Amino acid sequence: MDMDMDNPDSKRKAPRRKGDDRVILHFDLDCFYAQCIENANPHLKSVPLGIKQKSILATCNYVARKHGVKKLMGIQEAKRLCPDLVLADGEDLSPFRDVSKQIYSLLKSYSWNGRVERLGLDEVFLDVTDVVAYNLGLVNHHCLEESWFCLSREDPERGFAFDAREVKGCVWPPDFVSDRENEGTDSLRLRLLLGSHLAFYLRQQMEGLGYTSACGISTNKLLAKLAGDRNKPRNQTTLLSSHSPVPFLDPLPLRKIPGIGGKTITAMKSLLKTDDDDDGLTVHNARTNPAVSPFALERLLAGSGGGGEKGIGRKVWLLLHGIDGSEVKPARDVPRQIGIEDTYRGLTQLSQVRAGLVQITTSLLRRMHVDLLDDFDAVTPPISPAPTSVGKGRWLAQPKTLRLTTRPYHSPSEWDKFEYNHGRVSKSVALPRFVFDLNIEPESIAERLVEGTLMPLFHSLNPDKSKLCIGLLNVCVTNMDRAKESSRGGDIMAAFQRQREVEEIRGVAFADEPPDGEEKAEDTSDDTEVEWVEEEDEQDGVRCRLCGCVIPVFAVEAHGRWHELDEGWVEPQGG
Ligand code: DCP
Ligand code: MG
Ligand code: MG
Repeated sequence: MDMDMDNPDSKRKAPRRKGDDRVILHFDLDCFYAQCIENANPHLKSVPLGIKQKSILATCNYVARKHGVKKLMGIQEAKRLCPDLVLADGEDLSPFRDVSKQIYSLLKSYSWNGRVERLGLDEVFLDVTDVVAYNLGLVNHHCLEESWFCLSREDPERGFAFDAREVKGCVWPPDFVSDRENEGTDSLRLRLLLGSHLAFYLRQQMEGLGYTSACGISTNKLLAKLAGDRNKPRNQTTLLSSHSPVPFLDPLPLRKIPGIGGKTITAMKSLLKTDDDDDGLTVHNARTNPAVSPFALERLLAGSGGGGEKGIGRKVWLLLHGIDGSEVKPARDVPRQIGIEDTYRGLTQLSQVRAGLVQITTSLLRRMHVDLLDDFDAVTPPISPAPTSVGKGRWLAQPKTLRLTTRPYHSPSEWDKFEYNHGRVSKSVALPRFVFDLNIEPESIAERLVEGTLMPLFHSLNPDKSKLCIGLLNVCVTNMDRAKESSRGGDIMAAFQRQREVEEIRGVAFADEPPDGEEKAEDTSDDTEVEWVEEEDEQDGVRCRLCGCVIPVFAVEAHGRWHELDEGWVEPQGG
């Protein structure tokens, strides 16, 4: 292991680059909610459109952006800048989730290694190292302009023609000059070039479903995500820095670096003794300041001082240098858990709690239909609104446990005093079987579940009715029971494929952050201790004593959380 972190004297040593034998694509759909609404109402494509959640715009289309309207802007301000702005309601996330699943399924169908990871609703990472390596072997260096990209090892005719002389789309640095004569056949440039053509092809497939996107192509997740941000919308950028990504990262505001959050920035400002606003503080400022080292960052951010997890200093230090060894997580056919939550300004009446629970539970049931029924894709065209009727299909998995979590309301003036999870309490029970009855409307099931199960749970979590002031309700289903392959009538190859996916998931854990906009669920009942052993021969990771996996350094904290939390997908309700 690199011992930088433990030795303050070695602080200026350049960190070792890792993982640059990979080709990673990061897709981010353009103005996602707006595109969903536009596809359902094509006449809105040419007008400035804002998607409203409570008093702000969750997003707006690019016609509105030309008028200066921005994401997360207040409605009043947006209307002032663009009086013709058309507003559409974005409180119900179901249609966006459905499209998100369609896009994810499409991209997943092109993956060979199953490493396809969602981030929030509109972003997907793909590790295409294997597809690119295969195609590298097919490149005819004497006739690059008439190349063929093969999408299937079994069927050589499945693929597309492309010109391998040039990278597709934008490149960074823009003035990159390749020394093709000397680069050899297995050059980083050629692999990224192949990745760029695959990215373009996949973006075209998404456009076939009605959705434009931006894509970044690079050697790790961090760089791919940041590269894609360079040229938006409907474009792609390949980061061709074959030497160092530092010049690419240096001018960026620190807050743009995924994995460096508000707390880290505040702490960093104190270390740098700067009053720069968040936009003024760049990666360069932080990286080159003599006070910044892995050791100093660890002292600042980890343990009792910073409240961060062990290793955070080194992680941040490596991110500043563009190094991110975290893996693209393998795709799952079903999530580990599904949860929906909403926040309130203090519910004081039981009738309000009941109404909140019915609303959340109805959304949760719809979500279960999307994520857990096997032919949901087939019954829902990509751009239609969410089905409000009864679901169809067979259950791929049925959760066995229902969990309710509540938290008291804290006014904004108190936020500094409390951790996000402060005051959360949870209780779990067996999930009643009637929720899987596809002949009953989700609304009716929700009413029954709230009355018979969730309200009693609520009472046992909050026995003192006189002090009721609820700030958060979260309903979650977990403990998935997978359907037996034979009873699902799937063909034998599909069964093997699913089994392989399951084994991959069991064998390897790559959790880092929960996806954007998705909260990690707190499990107050089970605190698993995770111990990490650093092994001399494990250059790129540490071995977890619980499951024996070697985990990349970046994923260590997250892997711990994964054991602790039985990682899953919990999404906040709209707004
Ligand atoms: N979203 C939200 N609240 C946030 C951030 C995002 O509701 N704080 C929603 C609205 C967006 C969607 O998530 O449509 C995707 O987020 P992006 O940041 O990718 O924004 P867009 O896709 O809308 O725009 P862009 O073209 O910049 O990617
Ligand atoms: Mg987007
Ligand atoms: Mg996004």
